[in-house]
Amino acid sequence: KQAAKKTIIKNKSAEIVPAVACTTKQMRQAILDRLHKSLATEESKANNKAWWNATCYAVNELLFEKLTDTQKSHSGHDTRAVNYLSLEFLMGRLLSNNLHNLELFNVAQDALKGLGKDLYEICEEEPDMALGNGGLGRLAACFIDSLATLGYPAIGYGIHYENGLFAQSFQDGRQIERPDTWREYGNPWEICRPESIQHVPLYGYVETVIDENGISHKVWHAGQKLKGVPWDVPIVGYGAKTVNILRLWESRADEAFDWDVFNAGGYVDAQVEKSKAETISKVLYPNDSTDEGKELRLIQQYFFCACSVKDILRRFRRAGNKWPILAEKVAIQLNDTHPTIAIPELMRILVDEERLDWNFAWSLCEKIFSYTNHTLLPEALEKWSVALFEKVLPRHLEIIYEINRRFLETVEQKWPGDNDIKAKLSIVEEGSQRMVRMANLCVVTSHKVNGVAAVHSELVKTDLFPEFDQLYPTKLINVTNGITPRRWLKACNPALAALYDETVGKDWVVNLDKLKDALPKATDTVFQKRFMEIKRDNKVELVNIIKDLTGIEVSADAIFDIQIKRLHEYKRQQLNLIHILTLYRRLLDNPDYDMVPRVFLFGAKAAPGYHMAKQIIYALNKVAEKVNSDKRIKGKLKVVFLPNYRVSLAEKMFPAADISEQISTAGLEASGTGNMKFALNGALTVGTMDGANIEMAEEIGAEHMFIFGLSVAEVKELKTAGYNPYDYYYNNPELKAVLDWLDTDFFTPGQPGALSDIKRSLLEYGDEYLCLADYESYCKAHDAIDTTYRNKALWAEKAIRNSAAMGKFNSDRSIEDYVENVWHLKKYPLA
Ligand code: Z57
Repeated sequence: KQAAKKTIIKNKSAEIVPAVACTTKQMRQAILDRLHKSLATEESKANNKAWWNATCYAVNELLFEKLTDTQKSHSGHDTRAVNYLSLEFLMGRLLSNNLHNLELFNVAQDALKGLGKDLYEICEEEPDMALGNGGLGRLAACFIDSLATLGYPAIGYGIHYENGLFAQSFQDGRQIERPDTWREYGNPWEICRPESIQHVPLYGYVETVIDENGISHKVWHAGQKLKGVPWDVPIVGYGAKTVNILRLWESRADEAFDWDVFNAGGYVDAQVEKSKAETISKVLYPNDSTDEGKELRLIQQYFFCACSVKDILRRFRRAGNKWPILAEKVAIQLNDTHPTIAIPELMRILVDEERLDWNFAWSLCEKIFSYTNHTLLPEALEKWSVALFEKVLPRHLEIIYEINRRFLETVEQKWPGDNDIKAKLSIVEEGSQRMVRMANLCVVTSHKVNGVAAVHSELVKTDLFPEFDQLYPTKLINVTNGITPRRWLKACNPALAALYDETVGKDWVVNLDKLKDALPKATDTVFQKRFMEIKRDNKVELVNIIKDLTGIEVSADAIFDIQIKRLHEYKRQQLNLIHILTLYRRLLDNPDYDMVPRVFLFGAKAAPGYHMAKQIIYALNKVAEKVNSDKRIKGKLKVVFLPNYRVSLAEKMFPAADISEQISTAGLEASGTGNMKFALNGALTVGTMDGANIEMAEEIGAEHMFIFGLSVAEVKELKTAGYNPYDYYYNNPELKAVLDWLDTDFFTPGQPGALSDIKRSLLEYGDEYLCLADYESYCKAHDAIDTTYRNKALWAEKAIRNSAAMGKFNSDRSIEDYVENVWHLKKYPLA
């Protein structure tokens, strides 16, 4: 609780023209009114949760008017809009963010202070809206913030999961998953819109019908029907000139469907079937970058795509528009392949229901859809079995076959008689289990396909889809990811934000390039001192949080070295682990080993079914136990794994970091976005030349980062030549010693071998992610970190250079790239 308290940052000029007119007095009255009139409680009885609710309702009163104004403006101008389809929106908390974007944070802070309450403490009451796994879901959240800030008409479409990403705790060092219950006591930010309910068919069979003109068409007779109930979350742009919506679909049983007849068993069985319908939107699949291939997941995808496509067409028809201009009004962005089924669904509606000519319908789809690829990992590329498709979506399978038949004709024209290329590019993969390749369907249909950082987009062209790039030379493009500076600097690091306000002016919030104006100050000792005092204060706050959450005591004088991201072998938390063991061993060998005290911090959830990821969590926790209680090393080393890493915890960690760990095997992290958040908040990166790290090095200067390891080209060379991890193991005694240590019971007394899985994966199983190849170079980078940190002025200079160079990586720039190269939207900000 104490940790939540932040110094009130007074900003004289903040009093000029907030986005929404509201004085401190009015805000205080509005909060009291909501407490009394909406929550039926009074000051003396209200707990912090009630105050939080009352404050949210007060904010809503200011926000809803902007929302309806935006909607009136958009429908009045019959605007072209982008529809951002994503199975994940990792929103985090909204109160602080909404207040900042309304420019009312200080007003609310003062108002609550007058009521004896601390706004930071009140904000802590809000459960995270954790409707996503990691980078992909958080990117969607940053993008809708930027779209609203820039004044573009945009709707985010997703699923209203009852349970978002699981809550994580540790039991004897092992990850335990519990359901996330973000809506248990209601959510003030969402508005139910029963007037916009949609109906979704499933299963059944396809009939060929001959119409009165003798023309045949297909009719899909559903075996079951779902109802989609939309919940709208307002998305406030910075300055509140646009309030867009995030529309999330909840599944219900459809009472229009005759359940009793469908289920001959009668009343009880029909009720059971109905409750099955309600399970569709129950839970978010907790896999990041792996495809599970479950029937329920396919139904989730179809349910939300069908609702969204129908909703898009409803708005289009309501404006009185006719089909030829559909692609002028509608852009649909597919966030990964998860919403691909929207393509055959739109074809089905246009061809089967609207009876449009196939070629015409297809020409519309080609203009409407575009697709973002987020990974090259083969295990993440979605494939659905033809058999499953046939059962759940029989008509969509037929449509996919027809799309594929026509596509293979164009392949034949380009490469006559080449069956190998046909087999490679075909949307349907042949074999004992025939599969539908969703990425191929996306690339064939979309007018633009983008990767998420320069190196990744090149690899999409050269390695993943080389033939598609030859077939469609302008289709594959790059849009480098970005992050919203509203949440990831202004809201989460108010002291640094205030320093920038003072140094470069307040405009940086909507023009992050402005931070460059602080570069000349990178060598100014007064500025350095202020910058590093802020860092130190943020570290002290995190020290308190660490103590609260884990009981572990760490010193704010140590280097805070942080790796926070999903647990995945390609992200190489295990490389970080073996480096920690290396330092620990050096300290045990020589208790006077000269090193700057270091705190290694981790936050990561493992997919519940990912064995090795869970082993790595267990190992880190066991090593932490041992290290943290070892008196011999004189507190020079601490290891802390914070449980339940999520957006709201991230907001406290980025501002307190000295070192950002971005250590994926080169070529495997498509972009990364945490890397940008760290640097923006003044951390130095230890990282490989991978993903957006490469572009960060271009902006910052690689000499101000700790770059190590093999490059993409060197990784390819080594793999082609034949990689043998034992070469490194036998050639580096320090490496051999730490790996052998994992086979003992030193970290797991009485249980030798409990950590051996990790050693085996790095040796016997071939070390797929080349940890051992990069180990020596990684250790040297860490030695350089130690040396550099001893030079306070040099470190401060580099920290400032990192932060001030992040202009390119704001998500407003990403969105402008999409608008220019993919969506072609116009801005409609409110006056
Ligand atoms: C996910 O979070 C990402 C890729 C995926 O294929 C899936 Br599934 C989930 C991540 C990438 O791993 C990051 O490198 C990238 O920054 C992020 O998506 C946003 O593009």
